[in-house]
Amino acid sequence: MDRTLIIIKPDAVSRGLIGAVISRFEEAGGLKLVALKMAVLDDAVIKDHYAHLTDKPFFPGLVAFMKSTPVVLAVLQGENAVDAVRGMCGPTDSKKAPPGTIRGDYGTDVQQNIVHASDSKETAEQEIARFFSPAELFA
Ligand code: IDP
Ligand code: MG
Repeated sequence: MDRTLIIIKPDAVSRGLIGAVISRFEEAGGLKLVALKMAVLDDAVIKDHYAHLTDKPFFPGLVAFMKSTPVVLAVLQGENAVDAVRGMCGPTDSKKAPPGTIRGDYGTDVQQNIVHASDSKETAEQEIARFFSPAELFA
């Protein structure tokens, strides 16, 4: 069993798509929500979370976007959860994401792409620990 972190981003929150996104994951066979909460992310946590992007010209805009509304943070558990969830999200650029993927169906562009999902088991462990205490995770 793997665990992976998702963040339902401000574009989805402001457009009333929280339920739609969670339903996609809940309806996928074998994925279970084991943690869930809302939070407003601050600059420091966004910088940690997107440490691989701090040098990019779009980084200031990404920070402004990610803190523009509360986000929904969740942990999904299931067999091969990291890859399964990334596959359901689709590629980063919503315009290139195929229909049937969450980003393809709901996303706007390369920044406003509805959902974050961890990209490896190691990243998932770090990301889950960044946003959830052990007591907030359910078996
Ligand atoms: P991922 O979310 O598919 O893993 P990353 O390359 O890790 O993609 O980028 C993290 C987030 O940064 C993206 O989901 C998107 O919101 C934003 N982002 C990535 N590339 C660009 C870009 O070229 N312009 C604006 N925002 C971007
Ligand atoms: Mg990424």
